[in-house]
Amino acid sequence: MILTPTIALILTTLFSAGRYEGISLVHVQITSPDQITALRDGGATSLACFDHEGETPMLLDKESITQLRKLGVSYEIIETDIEARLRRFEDLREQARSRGLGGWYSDYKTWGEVNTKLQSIAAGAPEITTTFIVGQTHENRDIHGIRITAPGDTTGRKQVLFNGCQHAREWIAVMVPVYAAEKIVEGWSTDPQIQLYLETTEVIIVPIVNPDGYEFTYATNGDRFWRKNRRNNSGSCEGVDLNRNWDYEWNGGDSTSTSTCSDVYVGPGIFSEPETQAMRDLINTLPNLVSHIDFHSYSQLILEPWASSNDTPPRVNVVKALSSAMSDAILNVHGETYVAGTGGDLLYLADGVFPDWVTNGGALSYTVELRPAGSPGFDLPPSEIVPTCEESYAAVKTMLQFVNQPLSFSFPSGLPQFVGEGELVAFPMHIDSNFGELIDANSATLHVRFGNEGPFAARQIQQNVDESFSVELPTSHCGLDGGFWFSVATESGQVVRYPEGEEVLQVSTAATAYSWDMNQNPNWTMEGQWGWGTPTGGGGEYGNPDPTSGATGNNVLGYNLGGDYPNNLSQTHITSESLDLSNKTNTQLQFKRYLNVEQPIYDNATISVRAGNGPWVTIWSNPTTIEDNQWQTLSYDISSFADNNSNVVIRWTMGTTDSAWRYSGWNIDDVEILSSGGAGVVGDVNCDGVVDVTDVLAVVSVWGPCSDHCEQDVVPDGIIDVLDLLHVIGNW
Ligand code: 0X9
Ligand code: ZN
Repeated sequence: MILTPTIALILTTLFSAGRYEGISLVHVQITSPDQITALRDGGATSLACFDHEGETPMLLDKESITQLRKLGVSYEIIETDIEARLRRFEDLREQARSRGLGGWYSDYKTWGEVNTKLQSIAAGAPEITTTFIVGQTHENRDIHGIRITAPGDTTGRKQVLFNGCQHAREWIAVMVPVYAAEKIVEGWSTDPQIQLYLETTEVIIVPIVNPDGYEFTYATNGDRFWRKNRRNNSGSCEGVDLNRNWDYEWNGGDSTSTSTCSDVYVGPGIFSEPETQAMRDLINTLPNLVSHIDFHSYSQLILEPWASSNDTPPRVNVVKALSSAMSDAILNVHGETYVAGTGGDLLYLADGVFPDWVTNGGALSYTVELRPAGSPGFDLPPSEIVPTCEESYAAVKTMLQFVNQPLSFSFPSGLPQFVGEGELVAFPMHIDSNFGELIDANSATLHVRFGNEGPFAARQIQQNVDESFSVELPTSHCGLDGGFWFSVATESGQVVRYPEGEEVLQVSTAATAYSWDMNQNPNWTMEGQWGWGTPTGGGGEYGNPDPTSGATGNNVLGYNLGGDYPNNLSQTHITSESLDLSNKTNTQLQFKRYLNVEQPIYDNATISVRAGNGPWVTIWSNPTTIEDNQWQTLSYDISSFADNNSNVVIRWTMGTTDSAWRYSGWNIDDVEILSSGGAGVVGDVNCDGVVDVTDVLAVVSVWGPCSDHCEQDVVPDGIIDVLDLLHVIGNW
């Protein structure tokens, strides 16, 4: 369905007088890209961070809503009075100011206030700061910046750029770079890490790239939800989307428009805007720019390049190592999740954006979408300014750390949660050179121990022909949990450790509480077309057909082993037997999945757990359309419901489904319930609960090299020797 030009005409007249009087927040169900384009070209304000199909929050007047109804577009009115919402937000700001918690960061600040703040930050530490003017805007405002680096000769230092507020309404994206500037300057006298980074790195911060637009969001006759700059387009609509004006795939058609009324108007030409020109010219004076963050809001995402395509960016492993390190750092501060990935993976593509231009110039460049994850949106309550700044500063610091580190580690299939008793856990690792330094591949080492004390055994890690490394975590025994870390050296001899500092990665000893390989029918309760047997490769009206066998063996549990699930299906379950998980901790559900299902506004696939007589708790539901074309192993942490419970039941559900588009649905194999094996005793080779002479004898009896399955190898370095003996005796 395509919106006709009529709707565009009506929307053009929006928001003239009493801007948000009579305007509602409406969740519109967008089913084609043309619809959102038509709405945007008509001047409608989308409150989504992203153009995408599915539910999109938009600000619409009554006439436009009527028009939507006539066109058969589904929508839901969420809030009818946006003026009232904005008044409530202003009340929150006033309260926050009067409480004053967080000092300068207790409330959002205007362009003028931000400039004054930058000056005072600089004045507090003149030996390491310079403020400067990046350029001027259409309305002749100055774009202000600050440079921070240790005194002395700065030539050859790495340069890192942070900026905020290409988009006017994204107020939090102004506070975050100011906070970063203040913290880095403060760190020069209090934080040894920052002192180190500033010796090698010049940090450049521009909090407000779009001062005209930003001031317009504060102005009495302005617009709180203004996004673009304030170019006079000589017509009814002002502004260019600065984040569509850059010279990389400019006007390429992904989230772009040539209509001046659109919120994603690309401008009359590449770099047509003084603001993007100023930033471009600044960057052209930074010969050693190594990395960059363009702060936006909202959605809590770390978007990697490219924005404009699904192509793999240069140094993809390095790009991903840094984004996942930043995401971890953020999570550690207040427990907030910022998902790392590409725009294409996470939602949609966008052309002519700032980070793509920087990436094309050779630096590592990211869009960070700040809080909130969803609601309320751009009007993030002032009480969240400080926590958002704190977590973002962790990302900033991670970036500074990263650019000062020659190598990075990444784990394409993740890190293991469990080590089996008597088995090696193998997983791949990549070590990449961040800035071209060579790696001494022979120095790659795994350091591992079981139990919480004693030495780590060093084990060399094998490099494969494709230059990845194969890590093998040795077996544990007697239920001891393990810890491990990695080290590797550059050819020039600098040793890099993963994870940072003293941190140690943890693994529990897996005990398999239950497992079903599905070669036999587990005889669970099956409704509708749930069945056990060999899938036939049928179905696939949409998505992929079913597989033709299990992940292991022939048989699986599946919804309609012969083809697709039907339309208009109600929730239909397969329910496991009751599981006794008394005395089990750290319980995980693991299984192999081959699933095809349409996105959840239409069709649903879920997994839920019930403990005792409690409610069913959904632990997973399809977040998007899923089109598996191979088996994959998935693990879900069910410890918070299942641990220590004697009656736990798990079920997989197919449905509900809507009236069109059938997919092949669930196929499930190799279901396992894993839990921690429990506390063992270090040095207790024979697992009898005490360290005594029998353990010493056990070690002495198999003296010599032993590469795997050796419970006598107490310090698991692959050789049974005096180290092991000493460790046993030491734990007598
Ligand atoms: O659309 C944008 O410009 C950014 N989102 S926002 O809501 N803050 O406007 C995202 C730019 C990067 N986009 C992708 N990587 N797709
Ligand atoms: Zn933005």
